[in-house]
Amino acid sequence: MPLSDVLLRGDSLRKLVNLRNPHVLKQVREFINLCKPSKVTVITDDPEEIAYVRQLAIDLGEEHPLKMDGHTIHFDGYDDQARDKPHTAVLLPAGQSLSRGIVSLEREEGLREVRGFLDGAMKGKEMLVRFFSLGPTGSRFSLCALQFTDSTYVAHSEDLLYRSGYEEFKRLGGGREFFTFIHSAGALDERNCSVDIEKRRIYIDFLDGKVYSVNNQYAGNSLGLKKLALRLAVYKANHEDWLAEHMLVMGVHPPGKDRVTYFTGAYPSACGKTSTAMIPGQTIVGDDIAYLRSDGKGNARAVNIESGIFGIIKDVNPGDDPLIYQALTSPRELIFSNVLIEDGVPYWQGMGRDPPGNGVNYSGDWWKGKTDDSGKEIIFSHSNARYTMRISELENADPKAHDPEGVIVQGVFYGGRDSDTNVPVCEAASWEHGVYFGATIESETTSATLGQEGVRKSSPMANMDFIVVPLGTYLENHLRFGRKLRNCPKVFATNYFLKHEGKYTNAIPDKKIWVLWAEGRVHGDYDAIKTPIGFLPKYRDLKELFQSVFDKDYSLEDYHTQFSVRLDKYLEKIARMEEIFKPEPGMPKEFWEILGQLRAELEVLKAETGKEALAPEYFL
Ligand code: SPV
Ligand code: MN
Repeated sequence: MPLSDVLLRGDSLRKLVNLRNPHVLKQVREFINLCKPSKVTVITDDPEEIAYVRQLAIDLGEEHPLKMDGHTIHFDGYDDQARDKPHTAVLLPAGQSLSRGIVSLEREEGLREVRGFLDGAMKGKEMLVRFFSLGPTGSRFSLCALQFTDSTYVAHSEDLLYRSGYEEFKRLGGGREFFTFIHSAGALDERNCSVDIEKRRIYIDFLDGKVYSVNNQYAGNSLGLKKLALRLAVYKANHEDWLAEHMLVMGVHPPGKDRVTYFTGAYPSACGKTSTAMIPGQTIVGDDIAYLRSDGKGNARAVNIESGIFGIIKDVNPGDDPLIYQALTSPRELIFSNVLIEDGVPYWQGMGRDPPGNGVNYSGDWWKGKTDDSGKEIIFSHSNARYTMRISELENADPKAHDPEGVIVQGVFYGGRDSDTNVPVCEAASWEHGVYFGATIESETTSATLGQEGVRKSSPMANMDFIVVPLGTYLENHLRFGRKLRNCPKVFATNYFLKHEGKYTNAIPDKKIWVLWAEGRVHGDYDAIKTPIGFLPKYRDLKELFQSVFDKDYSLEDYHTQFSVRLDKYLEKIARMEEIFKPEPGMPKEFWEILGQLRAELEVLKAETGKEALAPEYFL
């Protein structure tokens, strides 16, 4: 008798049968027989069943309760602290290829390998079968997601980060329109961390709407609904007519004006995405992944496909991120990962408090000065340590966060991490120019991806890792999307990381000013200076904003340091972009037209003035 017949009985079988979906039942059987768990539990939307998962995470020691009510700590293995790009591959039919940087594998070969690793991977463990909705329930934006995992941490995280979707599956009417995620943490050590890291694999089979993930725990690799689902959604969106983006969604509330304006924003990892969504005085819809569709009435609408935050905890402190800090230091259901724990209290880098000299962290028992096998000092809390919580727990949660119609998007931010080129905020001259802004995002690398830190990387729409269609196809889809809209959002490039003489030229909270200026531009409250790189703010408007919002004097000198158009640096960037995008087949002609025009204008200015940079007033 197949194992699925032995394990799938009683309550769990009844729940599956009630879905009246032969595809679900078939897949549950298939993956039980492949992964060979000792027990299978099917979880519906029932809060008691969801509470069972939360308790199981503690009973099995995958999470440990902390002093504060509702808080737990989870550790990923020492070498499992970020997305594993080299071992994340798109399975392609023979002969097909994708854009730069996307690892791909011949499909049959990849399936054989990963199914081999999953064979028997759940022996002695409990398989959880979960149903989620990617997006608000009852919404035309949303997609159904089926998750198999033997990690209670993964299942618990998904309860914080996504909407439960058992009832949504019933609405499929027996159809096959859902994504499937199969995950096993594989063999565990005494701390419940995955041990077979060299056999860590994350394989995306978009032809079949499935992702296989094995021998890992870090959420970016293991939680099917996060970046793994984003890849499947990017594929689907680009074969339809919508956008699946690595974007925040927020409501911007200008002080003293009775209105809210919704923005989306794409920023590569660790470039200020969550902290933009959490700017005091604004409301958050989502901080990581959005689906955008046209509403047929000329508007772009967006939903957050998540309902929680998996945020970088480093540098969250009462001064820079007061709302998040408050949430992290008060009772609520919250998972910390890879921070230092001492006496049931979490400590992280940049929290504004000195850490103790010892405790427990992602390396096990930790003491100041501890080194790893290669002699490298182990920092007390990992630079990519995270927190996981529900957005609804936050006082700044937007009232439309779960609206099945989404919110009308009137502005889009594209932000990078750039120490010497882009101004802090700049408005695109057109939707096409905005697509160019997004395509040319660059970011100096951080610890959220494995590999060297501090290298300048091109990251189109901050989505490059997930663009599982040719880049040209993806950018064309963006161009088409905006052209169809009557109320096309305005697009802004932001840069919070500009440096001058080795120091950041802006304080962290300054991003609020750029966001409020952009919001004002959407409503025609400010005029702006037209330059080759886009529209720049006028000094008097920024001065007024700094004064009214922060009671701070914004000097003309600061304005010049920040907003001068760096001719040489922009020309260098254009040369880098040309080099990077030249080998891409099928790039939209608009991209090359905008790049060519920008270069020509900057070269003329350079020849005319002989200057390295020009103050914004030059263009008045
Ligand atoms: C990011 O790094 O962009 C994240 C976290 O949102 S991860 O789940 O690792 O993708
Ligand atoms: Mn992200």
